[in-house]
Amino acid sequence: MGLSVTEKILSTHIGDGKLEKGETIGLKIDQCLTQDSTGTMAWLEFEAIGVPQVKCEVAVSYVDHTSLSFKGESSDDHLFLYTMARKYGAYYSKAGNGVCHQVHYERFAKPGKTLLGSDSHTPTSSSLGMLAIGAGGADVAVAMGGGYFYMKVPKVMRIWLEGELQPGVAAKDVILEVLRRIGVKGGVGYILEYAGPGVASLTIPQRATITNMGAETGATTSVFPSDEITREFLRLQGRERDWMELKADPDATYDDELVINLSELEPMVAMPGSPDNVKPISEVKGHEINQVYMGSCTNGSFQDMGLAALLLRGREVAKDIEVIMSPGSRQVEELLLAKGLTYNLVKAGVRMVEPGCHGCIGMGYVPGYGHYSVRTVNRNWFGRGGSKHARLMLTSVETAVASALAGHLADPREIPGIAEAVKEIRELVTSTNVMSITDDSMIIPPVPPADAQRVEIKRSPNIVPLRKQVPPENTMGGEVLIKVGDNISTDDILPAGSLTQHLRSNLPEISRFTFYYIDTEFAKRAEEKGGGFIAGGENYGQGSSREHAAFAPWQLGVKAVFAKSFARIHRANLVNAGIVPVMVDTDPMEQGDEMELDISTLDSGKVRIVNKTRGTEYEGTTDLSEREVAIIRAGGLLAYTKQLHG
Ligand code: MIC
Ligand code: SF4
Repeated sequence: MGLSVTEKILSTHIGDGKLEKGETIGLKIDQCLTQDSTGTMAWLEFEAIGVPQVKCEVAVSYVDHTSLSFKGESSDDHLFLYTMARKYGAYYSKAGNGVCHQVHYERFAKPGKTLLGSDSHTPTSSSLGMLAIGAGGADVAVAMGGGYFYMKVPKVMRIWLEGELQPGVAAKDVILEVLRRIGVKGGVGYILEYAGPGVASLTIPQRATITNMGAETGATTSVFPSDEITREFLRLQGRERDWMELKADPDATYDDELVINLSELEPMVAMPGSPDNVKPISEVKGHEINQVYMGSCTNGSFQDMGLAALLLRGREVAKDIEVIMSPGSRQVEELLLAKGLTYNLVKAGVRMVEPGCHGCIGMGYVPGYGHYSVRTVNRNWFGRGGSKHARLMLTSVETAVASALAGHLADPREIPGIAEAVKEIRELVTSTNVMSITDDSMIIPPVPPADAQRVEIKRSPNIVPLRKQVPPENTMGGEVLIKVGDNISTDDILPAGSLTQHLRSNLPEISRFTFYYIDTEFAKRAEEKGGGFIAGGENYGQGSSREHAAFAPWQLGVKAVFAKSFARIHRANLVNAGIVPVMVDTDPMEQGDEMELDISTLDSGKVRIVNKTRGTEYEGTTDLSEREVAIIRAGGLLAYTKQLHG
């Protein structure tokens, strides 16, 4: 029987277990990626494991989330990460070099390989036909140390693309259409594999937009085949030797299928609140806006930023809004400069910012109370972007430019000259003399292991080692400290932005912000009560890979989370933190209920919960693999890994 792209990569990387649906497998990891906001923890964890050098083929430590160093602590983090990279054999991408995912697919991604990254948008690199998966820092630390990455064999959903995008309709609209159809939970347990005649019409940056935001469906990753377009992209990056062809066999079988006719799509907008709150532009055009923000790992490529510059040539953005652009990488920034395109942008009234994450996670450019911001980013929950009162709308760069010009949400198909501009940028991205601008001067290569011995790790007092993980008792008692609804994101559990970003290496301090936007008293209450339980709804912990959303509650003494279902990465992070993820109907529980959880039967997949306040009992499901049970019993992944290595 023929194999899909997914199966081909999985079968060449299986290290432990059987490649059968639903089985847990250990996957060999070729490349690892960390970034500054999850990376300090990941590297502290790597250090705790005690391996002398990184063992995977390539490990890259990026600085992008805190690159503007609003607080000195972030500069401390950067120096720590730099010295760790030198000591342990990783590449280090300096602040200003760009967003990890954009830089990674430009400079490191390789067809046929696996990549594990401590950021949920790691799948961006799957645009080149690799399996790039987002995970928590502890899992990445283990993979950097040469350990396998454990996951359940996912189902594969084929997304069959037909036709061709019309001018003004973008790759972003493809993924918004996927989100409109399957929602923010529709990809859970799946890898989304793209195929069909429409694939050949999409460039690598367009594919990268699609695989990037596949993360918002909850999918493990999304993958494109590696074809001639991939080869040409790698050639222009000076890396043709990294290419190999990788296509699904014609008789490959899939668990599910979605068909999208690219020719029939129209521009879309994810309206405030959730990435799947998608409406066609025809329904929402004319809506008021206050800000336009272009960039991020979703739409920060030269194809996107350059197109914006071509569309804004000789035009001016509307007077009553602000327009910001942050290119995805320095390569993109240099290309804009080299082609004279930055001038168009600045002249049109766009505020140019250095490459980085910035506004996407509320590190600057935070919209005001009730303000509407049109953004080319991938997330728009309330609280994302630095304020729970802001209203974020997700669009393509084309729709962002149309709206910037009009001063309200507008249809990009109506911009005069759009077809010519789309054609011009496509020619530019595929022309050798433009795209051959590569510049790795801000990527510091690893030092030879012999010299690495002498590197001294620089640690500021803000870099606080994790407290010891200890095995749990079989009977756990405590109150339901908070009860929340469905689709609670990691941004709800632990907000990002300038509020907390400098505290990513300081768990005791950052834990004070747990559930901050939902209930400012949560941390205090948890501490006073000596810990307890959290009750959630469906898809608890969707979104980012930040382990802090699990480790901060752990720091406050949370022992288990009761929820109807969990998002993949967060569930794994809870286990790694030694918190038991229990699936149970939480409707009958209320905040303040006194609970008792018995985990002596963890191996059976069932646990007993007693609600002492209501005098009732519930049976919870844990669905943990044997290894996960052992991790919980050890007190968390670090304690477990230490046990394994004596
Ligand atoms: C995000 O987009 O939410 C982040 C910030 O990049 C996170 C990682 C983090 O919390 O640092 C992610 O996507 O994993
Ligand atoms: Fe950075 Fe935003 Fe991408 Fe996260 S989603 S990596 S914050 S640009």
